Amino acid sequence: MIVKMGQRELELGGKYLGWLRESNDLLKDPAALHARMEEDGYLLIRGAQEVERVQAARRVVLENLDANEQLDRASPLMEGVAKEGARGQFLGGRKEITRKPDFLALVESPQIMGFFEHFLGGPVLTYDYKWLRAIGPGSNSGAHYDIVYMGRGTQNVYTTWTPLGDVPLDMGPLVLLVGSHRFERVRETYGRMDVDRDHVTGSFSNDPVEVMDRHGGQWQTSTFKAGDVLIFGMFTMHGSVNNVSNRFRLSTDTRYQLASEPVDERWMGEDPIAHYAWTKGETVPMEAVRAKWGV
Ligand SMILES: O=C(O)CCC(=O)C(=O)O
Repeated sequence: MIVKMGQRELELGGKYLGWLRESNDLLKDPAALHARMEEDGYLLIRGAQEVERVQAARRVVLENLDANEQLDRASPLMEGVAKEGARGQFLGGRKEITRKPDFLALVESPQIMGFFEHFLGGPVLTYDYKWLRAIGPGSNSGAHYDIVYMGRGTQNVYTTWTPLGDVPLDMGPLVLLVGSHRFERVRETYGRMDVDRDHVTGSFSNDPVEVMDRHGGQWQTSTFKAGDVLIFGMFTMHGSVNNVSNRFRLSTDTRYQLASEPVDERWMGEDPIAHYAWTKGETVPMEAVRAKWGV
């Protein structure tokens, strides 16, 4: 089977694109989870969240898209079929959605907070800002490390990518470059960027083949069911497969860390500051800084 990431066609099961592995068998053993995170740079946990909570959060997002006339209402609301010509939207920080009780009940559920307490071995917090994406037909996300967007606190902060509904391959699931957390030179250069301080574009590349040929690792993805989560560290490069369906691919990515460690204040509080300088004014293209670093 061929899937696309940006302009590239990749054969699933070929050299450039494989399958993520599940870590449900390690759930009772935090040391084993850490060893797996160390080895792979991610944990794929099936059924980590209750399906009802996922569906309730999905409904909140779709009701908003519907109120903004983004949905084709010839299909049921919960199908999330995009209206002809509707574009994807980044809905991160949109409090009318992300502060709704049904949304918060998912991303701050006892299941996910409990997982991180068990994994990190103490009281944890989650950033108040919630990233939320409605990836439209034809779109995908470019390859990046999260550290460039949220690196002002501890580096032991974890992203949890939660699909808001089933995400088969044609809806554009997340894809990780497995091994990228060990790319020393990329960590030392790109991984030290801060998009607000350095006025750089953010994504490392839109070409998955170029990154792999140059640095190694392997891109890996999966199909997802409502309730599954993908957890990874700040230096795991990721992007997404193109959404080639006629539906919005809805997902949220939220952050968790030990409450005792320093936090990136841009993402905390009733009205998080969020990105205050990124893409404002002159912005250096990532290709230019990569050429300078030779990565
Ligand atoms: O959902 C996506 O396409 C991108 C998500 C992402 O960048 C993240 O989880 O950090």
